[in-house]
Amino acid sequence: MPLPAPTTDYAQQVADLDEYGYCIIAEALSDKDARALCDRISAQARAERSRSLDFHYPAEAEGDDVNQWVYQLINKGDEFQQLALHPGARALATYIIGAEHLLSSLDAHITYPGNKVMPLHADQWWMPQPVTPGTPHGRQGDLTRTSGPYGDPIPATAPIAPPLSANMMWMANDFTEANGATRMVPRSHLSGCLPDPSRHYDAVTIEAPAGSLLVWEGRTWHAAGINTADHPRYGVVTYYCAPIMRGLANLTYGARSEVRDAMSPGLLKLCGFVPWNSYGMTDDPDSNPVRAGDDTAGRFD
Ligand SMILES: O=C(O)CCC(=O)C(=O)O
Repeated sequence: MPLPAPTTDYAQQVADLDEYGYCIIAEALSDKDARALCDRISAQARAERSRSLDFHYPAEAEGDDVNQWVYQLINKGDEFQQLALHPGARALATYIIGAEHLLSSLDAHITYPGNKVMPLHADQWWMPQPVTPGTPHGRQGDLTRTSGPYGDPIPATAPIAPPLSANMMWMANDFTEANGATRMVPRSHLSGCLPDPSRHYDAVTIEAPAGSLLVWEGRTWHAAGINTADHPRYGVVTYYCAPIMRGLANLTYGARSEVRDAMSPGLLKLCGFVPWNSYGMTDDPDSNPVRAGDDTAGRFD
């Protein structure tokens, strides 16, 4: 099978996910919507920089303060919320994780010329390894981003863990090799291990036009590329996780109150305001949505 290319065919998208660990939805946004998204990210990023509210994720590459993350887009406009709710994205989150899934984070990642290389990683680095019955098991709470296990991006011969997260990159302008398009290691999702930071691995650069949506599952090795162009690369990352998990962003605490109050039932559920089999409740396991702590019973004497 040739490597995944942008496609509108759902059957091809899931076949690519199964085989390579990623796929590309073609024309997920119209040209007009992609342009509007690009303008919006750029305006928000500029405003955050001018107020010294901008973020540069240092774990990405030591000393790299070039790329900018615009975090918690849930609070920053309906156009961003609509990306998280997009039916094509949700269909693939459902395929990877299941019908019940949560938004884990919603952020923009802007790669600027002069950035440094982001190390390859898998988003679910926190997943304990399956073990043979009777042998010692890893402890999830002891895992760190550098716990490994490291290895080669080839299919494992022993059981591996399933994907518990799905990540998606909305391309607001054209993603090219030159402007730091996301890089993927095909089939690494079947390896059951993580990329060794001290080794080189071959990765493919996902070049696709503005409006495309790159989708990968939590086990696939990937990273942003180096921007050697004369313009930024604008992307929005919609990250989903299994309903039992803690999200990357704390959306229930972090959503601004006016944003939370305006959320549709579907968005409230996606952001974790509705318990899943009692998990995530604040008092009533069946509440929909949950009541804030101040609205629940406190101590009575
Ligand atoms: O910005 C990119 O191209 C990759 C982002 C990424 O690695 C991530 O969100 O885990």
